[in-house]
Amino acid sequence: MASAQKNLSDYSSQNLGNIGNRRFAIVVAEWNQEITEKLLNGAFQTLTQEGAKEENIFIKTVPGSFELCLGAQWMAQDSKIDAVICLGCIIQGETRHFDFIAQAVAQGLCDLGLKYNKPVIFGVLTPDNQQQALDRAGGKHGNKGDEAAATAIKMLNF
Ligand code: RBF
Repeated sequence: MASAQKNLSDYSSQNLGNIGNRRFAIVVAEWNQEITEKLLNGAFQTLTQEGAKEENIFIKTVPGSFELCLGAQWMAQDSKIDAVICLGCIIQGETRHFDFIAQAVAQGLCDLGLKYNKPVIFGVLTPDNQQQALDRAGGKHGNKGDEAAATAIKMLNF
């Protein structure tokens, strides 16, 4: 089972469900861009491979992960958007910013999903260092961008 390796990217044997004309927003943080662009590529590729039309995928950038909450809210409040996928990478530093940002984003995105009653996906890496981030952005632990997209599709087919 994929989750045994903490790698859900191998979802090919699973039936994610139909996409139809669903519209997806992807909100991606520019901070740690080397990582987040890999997450974005993975999410976009997964959505299109699973049948989403490119014109139904709306990509927006925000400066850092902290801004994902407001960016996601602006997308979620649009009734034409069915799911919002949020991508970021918060690397543990020497300051306590990590804890504040990670906690705020996790809570903020969770609240948004409940408020707008639609999937708001937490595709935010919280690694200790750059290597751990790379391992999860197309490396040995898969690509969490793929998994965020797959999660959105699964939730739409709840
Ligand atoms: N944003 C991230 O997405 N990932 C980070 O690792 C990250 N580290 C930060 C560290 C410090 C000390 C500060 C001040 C900001 C950091 N940010 C990070 C940016 C943050 O998400 C946000 O864009 C800014 O705090 C402005 O609201």
